[in-house]
Amino acid sequence: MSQKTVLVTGACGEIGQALVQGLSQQGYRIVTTDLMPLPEAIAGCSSEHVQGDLVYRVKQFYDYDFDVIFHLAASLSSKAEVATEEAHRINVEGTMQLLMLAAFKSERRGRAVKFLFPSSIAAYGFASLDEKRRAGRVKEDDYNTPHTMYGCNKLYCEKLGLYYSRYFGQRHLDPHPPVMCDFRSIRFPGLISAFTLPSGGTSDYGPEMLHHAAQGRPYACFVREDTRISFMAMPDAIKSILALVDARRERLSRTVYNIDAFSLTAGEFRQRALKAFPGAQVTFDPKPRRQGIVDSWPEDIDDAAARRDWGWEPDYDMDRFFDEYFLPEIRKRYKTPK
Ligand code: AKB
Repeated sequence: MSQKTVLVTGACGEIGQALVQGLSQQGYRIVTTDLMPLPEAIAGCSSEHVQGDLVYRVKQFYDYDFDVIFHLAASLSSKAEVATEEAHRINVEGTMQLLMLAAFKSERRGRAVKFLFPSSIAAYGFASLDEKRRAGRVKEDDYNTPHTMYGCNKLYCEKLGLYYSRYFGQRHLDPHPPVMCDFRSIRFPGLISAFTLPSGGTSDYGPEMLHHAAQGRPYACFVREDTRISFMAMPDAIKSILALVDARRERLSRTVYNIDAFSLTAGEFRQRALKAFPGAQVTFDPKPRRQGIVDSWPEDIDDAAARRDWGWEPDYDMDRFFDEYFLPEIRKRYKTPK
C-alpha cells in the first residue's frame, strides 16, 4: 500500500506534538505547519515543516495531495477571551479555508480527503452552576450554548465541517453527487500530558497543578476546590484520533463525537498531588472569569455514540492515569524521588 500523506496544523501544540509522534510510528508521511519552529522532539518525524500563520499559508497547500488533514491549530479558551477577533480569525477562518481545500481536492481527485477536527467540551454551556450539576452526563446535542468565543468557534466549525462534507454546492441529491470531504470531529475534555504543558486554555489548572507539585513549586489554583470537569490522558486522546480516522465511514452515525475518561474536582487533583508529592503547596485563589468558563462546562460526558460506532474505550481511568502514566513519567522528567 502506498504511504499516506497527512497535514498536521498546530503541530507544536500539546496534541500536535503527541499526534505527530503517533502518526510517525504508524508510517505516515507527515507535513506539519505551525507559527513556531518544530521542537526537537518531533523534528525528525516531519518530512516538511511550513512555519507561519495558517490563514495566509493555506493556498500553498493546494499543491499537495493530502489523504488526511488533522487541523489542530487553535486559540484556546482563556486566550481567546482576551483577544476575541484574533481568536475568531485563527479558529474559524483557518478552519474554513482548510475545509474549502479538502472539499476541492476531494471532488477533484474523486476520493474523499479525511478531515479530523478536535472540538471541545467548550461547545457546551450551562445557564447556571445548578443546571450544570443537574445535567450530569451530557450528550452531543444537548446544551449547545457555549459561553466563550472559543466554544462558539468550535461549535460553528463543527457545523461548517458537516456542511462541507454533506451539503456544499447543494449537489447531494444529484443522481451522481460529487465526492465530498470526510469530516470527523471529537469533543475533547481537558487533556493532561506528562511531557508538555498547556497554554491559553482554562482546563489548564489540572495539568499546571500536577506539574508544579512534581517540581516542588507552589501553585495557586484559579478555580474553586469543588470545580468538576472531565479530563483525559494525552495517550488516550491520540488513541481516539487515530481510531476515528481509521473507522469505516458507514459505521459512523454522526460527524461529532463526545469521548470521556474520568471526571474529578480541583480538590481531588490537590489530594492526588499531595499523596504523590507530600510537600506540594497547592492553594485555591479562584479568578471569576476563568471560574465562570469552567462552570459552564459539563461535569461528565456521555460517550455512548463513540463506544458504539467506532469502539472507543479509554486505556486510562483515574487510577491508571496517575499510577501507570502520569506519575512514573513526571518523576522521570523532573527527577522527583518516589
Ligand atoms: C481549553 O481549556 O480551552 C481546552 C479545552 C477544554 O478545549 N483545554
